[in-house]
Amino acid sequence: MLRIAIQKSGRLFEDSVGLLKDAGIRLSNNPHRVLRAEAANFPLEIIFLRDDDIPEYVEEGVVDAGIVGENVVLEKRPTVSIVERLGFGKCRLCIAFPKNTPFEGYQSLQGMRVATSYVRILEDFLKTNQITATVHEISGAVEIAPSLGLADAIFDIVSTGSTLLANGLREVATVLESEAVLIANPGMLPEKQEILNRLMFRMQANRNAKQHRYILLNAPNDQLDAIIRLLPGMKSPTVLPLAEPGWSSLHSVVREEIFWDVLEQLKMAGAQGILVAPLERMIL
Ligand code: PRT
Ligand code: ZN
Repeated sequence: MLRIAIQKSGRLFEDSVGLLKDAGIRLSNNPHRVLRAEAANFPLEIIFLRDDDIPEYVEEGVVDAGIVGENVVLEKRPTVSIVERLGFGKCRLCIAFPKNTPFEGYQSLQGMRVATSYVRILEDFLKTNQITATVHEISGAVEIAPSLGLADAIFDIVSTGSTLLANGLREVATVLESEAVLIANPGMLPEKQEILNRLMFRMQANRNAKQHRYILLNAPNDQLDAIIRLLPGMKSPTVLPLAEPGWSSLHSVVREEIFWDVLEQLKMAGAQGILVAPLERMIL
């Protein structure tokens, strides 16, 4: 049985549960009400914790793995391995100034009082840039520190930036980009590692599917070479003859981020009747 910790409630909860569900894992209890749940169809126990506690629980082996913001891992620096970046919970750790305080590069921070919950990351940043500033540790609502006269600037998590704006602050520098990560205890038993590998295989199949589209089209045979070059697919595309002589049907996959560009080029190369469909799972 593998034990995994996820956030009990908060910004990472829905996506973490969704990730397990998409991996075909059915939870036996209602995850909104319990502190632990066992999967009905996979050797997995889920423990619901505050995100701040997850790195330490994984480090100590109380749980084998966990899903937490990379920002928390980089601040707490537990001895754990980051085994997968999960693509949700995206945010950035930024320096923000009151809107009327001038910013002329990092040196503007010199001598300032900076409020943050991320003391270690901030101190490293200040050291790297040879800035002397006073760091004030605050555990929450960092954004109000400047207006209370407690600090001259802040260092905090930003996603849309609307909280900064509402507090009369503006983002002046991004120090770190973060997203949710899967962390694991590096010393876990081989049988647990085996279960984690199975879980990661499923997550990978889902992510690959999301990053690709299935594409189906008709092409005149004399254009097939050009079209195949545009659609290399996983190994190579499938080509089948159409009932109409001189024409073929071609099946392939295409990466989501280049999909629209490829579509235009396919049309120009003579492809017709192009169909595009989402994929459910994809194993490379
Ligand atoms: O109760 P628990 O301790 O588990 O939760 P928490 O309150 O400490 O954490 P939570 O749920 O707020 O965030 C969990 C993780 O989500 C963080 O560690 C980040 O990795 C990630 N994340 C993504 C964020 C944000 N986006 C975010 N916007 N964490 C916090 N915020 C804050 C931000 O600091 C600001 O105060 O949300 C506010 C709104 O942000 P804007 O920029 O959209 O206005
Ligand atoms: Zn927290």
